[in-house]
Amino acid sequence: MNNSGIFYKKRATDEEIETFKKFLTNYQVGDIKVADKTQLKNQSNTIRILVVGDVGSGKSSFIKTLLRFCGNERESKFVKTGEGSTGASDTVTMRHHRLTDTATTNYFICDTPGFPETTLNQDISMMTSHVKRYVDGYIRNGETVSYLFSLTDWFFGKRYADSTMDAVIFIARPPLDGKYRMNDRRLVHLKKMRQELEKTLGSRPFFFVITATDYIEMAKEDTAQDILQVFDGSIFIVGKEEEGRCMPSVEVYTELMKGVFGSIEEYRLEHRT
Ligand SMILES: Nc1nc2c(ncn2[C@@H]2O[C@H](COP(=O)(O)OP(=O)(O)OP(=O)(O)O)[C@@H](O)[C@H]2O)c(=O)[nH]1
Ligand SMILES: [Mg+2]
Repeated sequence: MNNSGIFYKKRATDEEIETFKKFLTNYQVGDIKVADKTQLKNQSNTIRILVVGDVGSGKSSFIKTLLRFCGNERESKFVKTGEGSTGASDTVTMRHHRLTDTATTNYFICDTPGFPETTLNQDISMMTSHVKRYVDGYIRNGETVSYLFSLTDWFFGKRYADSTMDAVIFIARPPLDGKYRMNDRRLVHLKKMRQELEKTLGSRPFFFVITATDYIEMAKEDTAQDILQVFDGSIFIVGKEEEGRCMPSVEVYTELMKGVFGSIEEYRLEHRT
């Protein structure tokens, strides 16, 4: 994916939003990658996309903006975002949001509480196990989530067909400190997190997204370049609209969602669930 538009400054126009909305309303699973839809091993018309990330990374803000760009202002208003970092997650329950404002489509973006801050390897693999738990349908819409939950209890849990996830988006903030210098500890943490998630998820569609790109623009040129390079192949977005700074771009959001849908289609050519 090309990152030339990452320091985007314009506010989204109504036309751009209308175009994205139209795409979503007309979209059917298979449209992007599949010539003959009977080839799909999983022909469900429902898509659930899981959004995970560390506490306060910007998951809810990304979802709020995405829903607005999908033309679903009403649902967007529902999404609560954080006021600042208190260490605890502002989102405490699993929440499925339908992308479109009518029930003619079944595409959902699913918000989760943030992972508690950690740098321990052991904790990272613990968090990725929780992601697997989400993907496999152990956590239902509206359910309160605790990452303190012991994973051994997992095996006594129940899987729900209406709660499995088709793709995973990990949302990360750029690894910068208060002065917009590289924060090496955060950098290492994110690299490990990405590696560990790739390992856990296998062929399941997985997208590593750096949000709050407006912070990268505040960093020195070489620091900014380092981040763009380390996370090459990731998607860079902005979750919050703030006049005068980089703004969320409908084009980037559309490209991301088309990428997600396309990967899900490819996955469904090979997998039944
Ligand atoms: N500058 C800037 N701030 C952002 C951006 N996205 C989110 N924020 C801010 O970051 C803080 C946390 O955002 P949330 O969207 O609540 O983060 P979250 O990942 O949902 O947090 P939890 O649910 O608590 O884990 C809020 O103060 C947001 O306004 C962004 O793109 N740019
Ligand atoms: Mg949140």
